[in-house]
Amino acid sequence: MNYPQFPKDCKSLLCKYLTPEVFEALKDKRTSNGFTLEQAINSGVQNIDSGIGVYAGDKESYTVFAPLFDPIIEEYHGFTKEDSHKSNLNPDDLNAPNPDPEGEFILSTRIRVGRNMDNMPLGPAITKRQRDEVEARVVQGLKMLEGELAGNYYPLLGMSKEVQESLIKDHFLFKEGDRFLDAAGLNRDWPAGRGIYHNNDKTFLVWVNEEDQLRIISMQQGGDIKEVFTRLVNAIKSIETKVPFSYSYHLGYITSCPTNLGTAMRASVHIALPNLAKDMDAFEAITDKYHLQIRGIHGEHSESEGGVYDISNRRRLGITEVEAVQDMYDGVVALIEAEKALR
Ligand code: ADP
Ligand code: DAR
Repeated sequence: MNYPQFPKDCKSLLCKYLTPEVFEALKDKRTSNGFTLEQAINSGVQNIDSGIGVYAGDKESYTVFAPLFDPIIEEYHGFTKEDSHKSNLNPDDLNAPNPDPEGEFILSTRIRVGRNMDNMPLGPAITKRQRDEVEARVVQGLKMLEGELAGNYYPLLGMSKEVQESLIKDHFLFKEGDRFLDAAGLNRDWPAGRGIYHNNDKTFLVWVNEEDQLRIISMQQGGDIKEVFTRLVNAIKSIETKVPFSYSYHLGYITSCPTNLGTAMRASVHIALPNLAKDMDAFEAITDKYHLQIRGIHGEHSESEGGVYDISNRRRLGITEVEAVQDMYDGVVALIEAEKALR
């Protein structure tokens, strides 16, 4: 493998931190799953518009390729190799009365965590047999859930295009893997081993074998963020008694993309801010202040529609789950105040 020739305008953290020295030190290394540097960086090499550009093939990647992952993690999360992650999944510690009880602004709330099975490679390095085993193990655990979490699993293999497209349009199902995931090796054998579990109300869902092996999701209409978080915590605690999660004291919950490490949590609202949308400088001043990320309403790499935005916490590692949701909540309160002032 030769040192990749990045274009001058490449802005990814991969371009910034894969120096010739780091490349020489890592180019012949591989993890016990045979995962190589070339595989770890392929997404950022093929997609020079990446923000990050690297994916881990297993938990070991974060150690074997630490000279590349550590500075990327430090810059993205403000988290050094001496830091250790702390978790807090207690909804009582969240100060979040519904910020929009009249339903004037918030259309819906969704909080998700990524999880991967312990002692299994991550998506970029997993074999088809292993991925099918993950699907079987996870689904076996999900089918034991009771009460509000009881539901059914729907494999993507054999799902009609109409059902699939309807679930995606209604924001329940993941899109077919994008070019970033494709170049990371996360779409191999698609759609085998992938699927979605959900309860009847579609307020509790689990994606199986998309970017991570589990995406555990709680969502509902309106702005009762605390109720959504409480349902998610109950689900996480129920599932982890059946499926062992990959975790480290340093990095928290292990995920394929380093941006999701730690809590692996993204807490979001779909919120109508038509007036703020006319003044993106003011809008982004608030989202920067509260460590928020702005996405379009069909997920990552999509656009807003009709002044509705997906607003979520940007920080995931080095803060607890309660702090991640509090980040989003406090920012949403500030955005609503600013929107009201512009009326
Ligand atoms: P992730 O949150 O898993 O990183 P995306 O950002 O791609 O993934 O979003 C996945 C899906 O979840 C998309 O269809 C998106 O529209 C939907 N979604 C995200 N946040 C909300 C929300 N607050 N309300 C309704 N749907 C949401
Ligand atoms: N394409 C990757 C995405 C990074 C964060 N989003 C994830 N993991 N879905 C990039 O480097 O831009």
